[in-house]
Amino acid sequence: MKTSYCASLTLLASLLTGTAFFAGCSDSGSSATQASSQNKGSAAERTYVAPGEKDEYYLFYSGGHSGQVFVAGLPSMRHLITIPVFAPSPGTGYGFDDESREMLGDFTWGDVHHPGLSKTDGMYDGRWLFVNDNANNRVARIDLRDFKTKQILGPIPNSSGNHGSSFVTENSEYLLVGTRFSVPLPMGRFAPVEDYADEFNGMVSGLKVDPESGDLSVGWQIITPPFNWDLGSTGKGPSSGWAFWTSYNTEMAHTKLEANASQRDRDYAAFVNWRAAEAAVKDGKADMLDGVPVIDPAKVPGVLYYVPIGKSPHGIDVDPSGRWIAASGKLQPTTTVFDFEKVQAAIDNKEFQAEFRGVPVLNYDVIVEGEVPVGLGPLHTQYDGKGNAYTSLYIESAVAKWKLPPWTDAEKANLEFTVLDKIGVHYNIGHLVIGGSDTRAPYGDWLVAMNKLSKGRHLSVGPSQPESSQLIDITGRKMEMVYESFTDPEPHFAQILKADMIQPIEVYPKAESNNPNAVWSLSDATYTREPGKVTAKVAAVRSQFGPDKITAEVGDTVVLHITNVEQTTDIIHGFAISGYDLNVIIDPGETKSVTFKADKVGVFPFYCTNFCSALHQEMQGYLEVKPASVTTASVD
Ligand code: RUQ
Ligand code: CUA
Repeated sequence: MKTSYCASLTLLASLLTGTAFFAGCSDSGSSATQASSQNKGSAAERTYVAPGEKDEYYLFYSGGHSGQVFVAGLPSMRHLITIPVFAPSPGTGYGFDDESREMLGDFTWGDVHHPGLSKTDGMYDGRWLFVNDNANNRVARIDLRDFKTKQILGPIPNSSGNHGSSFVTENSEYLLVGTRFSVPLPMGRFAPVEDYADEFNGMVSGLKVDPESGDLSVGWQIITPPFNWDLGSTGKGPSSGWAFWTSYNTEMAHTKLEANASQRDRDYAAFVNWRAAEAAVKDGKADMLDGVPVIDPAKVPGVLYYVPIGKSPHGIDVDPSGRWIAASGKLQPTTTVFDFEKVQAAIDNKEFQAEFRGVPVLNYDVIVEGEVPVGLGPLHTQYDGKGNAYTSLYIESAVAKWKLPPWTDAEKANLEFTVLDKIGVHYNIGHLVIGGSDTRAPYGDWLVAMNKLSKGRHLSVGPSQPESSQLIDITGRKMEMVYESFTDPEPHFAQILKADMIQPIEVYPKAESNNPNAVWSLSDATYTREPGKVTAKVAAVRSQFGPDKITAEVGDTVVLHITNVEQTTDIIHGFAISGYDLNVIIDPGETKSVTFKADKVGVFPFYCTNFCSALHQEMQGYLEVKPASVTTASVD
């Protein structure tokens, strides 16, 4: 049965696209997976960015369990930089200086899934990129002025498994977060896993974004049954003020989820009126739990509704108009389209089919617009702003292009007519991204397929295979594959931003420096020792450090404030101490501090790690650590 379905899909897709089609069910590595030669020239032209020229778009990939964010250019797909977020990075010195070390706290990694760009009036405003950490319940803010991580918030209270974020509201009022896992609350309380359904809870959180600084703080939370909240998105237009999450475990299974969380034909999605939640908190309708106002949705009607979605759904995506919401069930070959206007009417008319723990379940039949037969294993949907939707098909290893409502009567009678095109990807796609899909006006020209498996479509690199991303031109009636690239593990989702939206700085202007420990010339560099502590204000300038000898006694705390005095693009200095496991990187005009214990006697060379000048190799000095002198009482 499976084979014949795949075979017929293959045939159908071949007919539709006029090209060879590679479903996940075939494991083809044949030459037919290469672009046909007549397409190669035109594809190369569309993706070629000549030396000295620049890409039109930024592609911000989540780095998955690398804990980082990858930045590439589009359409070249060239990797530009990796922005360290949740894990140290010696290449940028992140996680070595005092400030970034404090942000990371005791964690050494994170699991970044969903980057979200800040928005104003439902459009990207180029200010910040937010990312989630599925592993340790955190979110982070990257400033697009300098592409640096400025804040890590978390662990978020009362939460376990921050997979369902970062979803940014229309005017960046909130980052909305749903928990993947559920645990007994308050955190740290024990209850046996067997009591999962009664003792465990999930949470939806509104993290407030300061409109000036972008600073994140925990605003409020809504306590939920232990449903395993999955992907989400935020509303706009008619659905303004709302947010949506799927869940894959309405069964509330706590063991063998693969089977036990796949029992029901439909799981409940959460439709959250976040403006109502905000108002309820203001009206004192929340109870404090671990310092956060927590709303019980059974006691505050109107903040939460459940919506049945088949079957074990994953992605849920709001279209640019804000009216259509597409949700895909991993275990059924359709994407369900809801009409938010009907959702609103159903709420007004109390068209509920059931209630779960005091929360109404909306009547599926009155809010659904249709179930579009997109194909096998549908996950996520993106929009081109021209009335089309694109759904990733994990099992089929393909992207389906289909037409959004309003549909003609003929289309309504047979929704297969709304499926316009299908293209094979290699292999097993997870997310896909179209620039601006979550805004009012998508760019609608490129689609990037983020595939989970690359299966040797590259020079062999041994068993640790890279991830594959494929670039698809969606400007024509038919989708066209034009390029592919490979990355470290592992992009989940991405955001695309038009490059001319932002003008990042390339040096930190000296005039803006308000660091009291900055020194701007070798003659201002200082070095002092009091008992137990050495403090140095170090100037780094092509091609020397001042001072270039720092003397401590064993046991001293050493505090170095290092200023890169350069005001020239790309003149970056490093400061590494041999044998002290330490490498600080200082960008032009930046001052970084590092504190460590001089716990080994000896002479330890320090040197600049970033090639900065013809005499870069000469940019070095010595840390002398003397044995303790008998007279120094305070050495500990
Ligand atoms: S998930 S492959 Cu972590 Cu975004 Cu859908
Ligand atoms: Cu400074 Cu190399």
